[in-house]
Order: sequence, then C-alpha cells, then structure tokens
Amino acid sequence: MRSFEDRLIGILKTNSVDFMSTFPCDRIKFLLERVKKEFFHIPLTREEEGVGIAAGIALAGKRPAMFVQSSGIGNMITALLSLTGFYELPLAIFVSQRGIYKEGIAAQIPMGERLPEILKGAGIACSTISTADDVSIMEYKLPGMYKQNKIHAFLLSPAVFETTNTRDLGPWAGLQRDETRQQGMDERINHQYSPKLTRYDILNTIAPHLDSKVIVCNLGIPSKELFEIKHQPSNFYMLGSMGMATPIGLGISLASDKEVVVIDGDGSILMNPGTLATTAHFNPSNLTICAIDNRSYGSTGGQPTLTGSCVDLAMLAKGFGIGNVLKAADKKQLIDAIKKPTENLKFIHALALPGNAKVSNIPLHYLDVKKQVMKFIKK
Ligand SMILES: Cc1ncc(C[n+]2csc(CCOP(=O)(O)OP(=O)(O)O)c2C)c(N)n1
Repeated sequence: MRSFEDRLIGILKTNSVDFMSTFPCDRIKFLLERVKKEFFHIPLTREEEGVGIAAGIALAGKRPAMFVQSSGIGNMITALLSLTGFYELPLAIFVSQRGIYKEGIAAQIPMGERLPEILKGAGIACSTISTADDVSIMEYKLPGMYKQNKIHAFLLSPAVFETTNTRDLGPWAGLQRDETRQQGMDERINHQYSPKLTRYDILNTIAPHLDSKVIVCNLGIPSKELFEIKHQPSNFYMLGSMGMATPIGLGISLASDKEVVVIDGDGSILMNPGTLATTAHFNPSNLTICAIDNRSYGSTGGQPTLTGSCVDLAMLAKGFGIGNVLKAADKKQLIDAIKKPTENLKFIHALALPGNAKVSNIPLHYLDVKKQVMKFIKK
C-alpha cells in the first residue's frame, strides 16, 4: 500500500501541478520534505506571501499549490479574496488542520476548529481529509478546480500522518540536505560569528540577566526551554500568534516602565519584519530584542529559513533604523551584549546552532500566565 504522501504527490503530478509554496507545520514536516524534493519548491517567509506568488504563477499559465498550517489561513484570507478569488485564479491549498485531533497546543484550537466555518464565510470551498483513504477526494476535486480557476482548501487531519510522523528529522534537518544553501551559508558566516551555542545554551547564558524583567518569549520550543531554564511570573509564554513576540514586547515597553526582553526567532522575525521599523521609530530604552537565529524553523522540524542563505538579521535591524545592534555567537559576546548599558532600544542578533532540547509542555494554564504577567507589570 502506497503511503498518503506518495499518493498525494502522484495526484499533484498527474494534474501537472508543479510549483509548491510551503510554510512549515510540525504535523506535515515529512510531507514537506517530500514536496521539496519532488517539485519546484518555494519556501515562504509568511503564508500570505505564498498567495501572491501563486497568483503570479497562475498568471504565467502554470498551476500553483500551497502547503500551510490552519493558523496560516488567517494570514492569507485578504489576499485570497482580493487577489486569487477576485481575479479568478486557481489555487489548491493543503492545510494541516490543527486543534481538531490530539492537539497539545491550546492556542491552535480557536482557529483550527473554526476553520471550515471561516472558509465557508469567505466563500472558499473546502474538503476534509480525515483518513488516508480520502486522497480520492483530492483526485476527484483537483482537475475541475484548476480548470474552473477556483480556490480549494483540503483540510488534512493530523490523523492522516500518524503512521509517518514517527521519525526524528534531527537538528540539521533541511539545512544539511540543501547543498547550495549550505554553500551560501559558509560564504556568509565569518569565523568571528560562527555560532557556538544552541538556543537552549543561549537562554541558559542570558537567564541570570532576566531577573525582574518582563520576558516575552517566542512560541514553540523556545517558550518550553525558557520555562525549564528559568520560570518566573514575569515570563509571557506565547502559544500561538507567530510573529507577535516583538510587537507584544513593544506594547508592554510603551505602556509600562518595566524593562522588557523579547526572545524572538529568525523565522518569526522574517514573518513580520515591518515591526522592527515600528519598534525603531519608538526606540524604547526599556526594550531589548534578543533574536535567536538558528537559521531554521526549529520548532517545526528544522526547515531552513533564509537567514541561512541571504538574510543578515543584524543588517535588517540596522536597515529599519535600530541604531543599537549587537552580534553575539558565543557566551562572552552574549553576556557582554545583554549587560551593555544603553539609553536606546537594543537588538541582539544571537547566532545559534540548530537543535532543540528535549523539553515538556508548559504545565501552566495560559490565563494564569497572563494573570501573573499583568500582576508583575502593575507592581
Ligand atoms: C501562522 C503560523 N504559521 C505556522 C506556524 C507553525 N510554527 C510554529 S513555531 C514555528 C517556527 C518558528 O521559527 P523561529 O521563529 O525561527 O523559532 P525557532 O523555533 O527556530 O526557535 C512555526 C513555523 C504557526 N504557529 N503560525
């Protein structure tokens, strides 16, 4: 019996779909590895961007498809309605539907559960793929959808991938396999700044300097690692809303006199880089952004981000107008950077090795986290 992944790839090839834009989700990490090998692959920085790229591909007479997580549909909806749907362009969207089956992350539920209704309200057709046998639905729907220039979302239940999601991709996952990307990386990173620490080591190193500060921590593994290393009532752990760490930190720093440290990630900053411009504009002296750059989406399987090939986050921050930008790749550079007194907003570009520590879910209710943080800020 062929696997679900094999059958889906076969159907896409039969329908001459050749351009795949993807944004990672942990549940489809093995499928994404296959897609990357089999098709022209466009790794995205934000799901919305994929809608625009797909429109361009369709305008050029080719057939695009996207692979995203249910929360990513929230980032796509305006472009889907005012671009793809409006101009009657075809787009197949394969959605890893979270929040409906064995979900460990509470913040995935509001969007994941309501997705069919949201799509219905937006007038976007969708089909539910609950078991591997439901591939026949895609076989049936895809040809007409492309011919009639329609959008169709296929909602893939995590149950479909239960048999394949057993391997560990390892810390270097996508990074190692992509040789051209690896070459680009080697050329760009000079010895002074080659990373020596993992994200966990970085958090461990800065932990003694986080006392009596509000910490806004990026979603996924970073929050779980921080909880294990240094839980304190002033830690705000994100469970969803990728790309919002720096905006949340900016809001707190503008509305209170507390010292705020944002632990952000390269993938999350690339999803919402404009926030660095807003932050630079206000230049709050009580805000430090520690951008942990492991050149990958570490929390969802280690898929490479573009900081491994063409983007330098320190230059990006400078370009947006942040004056106080420090780069750190080892313990000493990191401690010097976090301790450095400043009158201005501080941006630390912390270069990291890929890889996650083996950490458990945070055993706190999210509303208790909110209460503790608010109490601390009010004090
Ligand atoms: C809109 C949206 N798309 C995709 C995801 C899935 N997701 C959760 S964490 C994560 C990776 C974050 O990468 P980065 O900011 O680099 O942090 P790292 O995990 O590498 O420390 C992704 C893609 C999500 N939560 N929300």
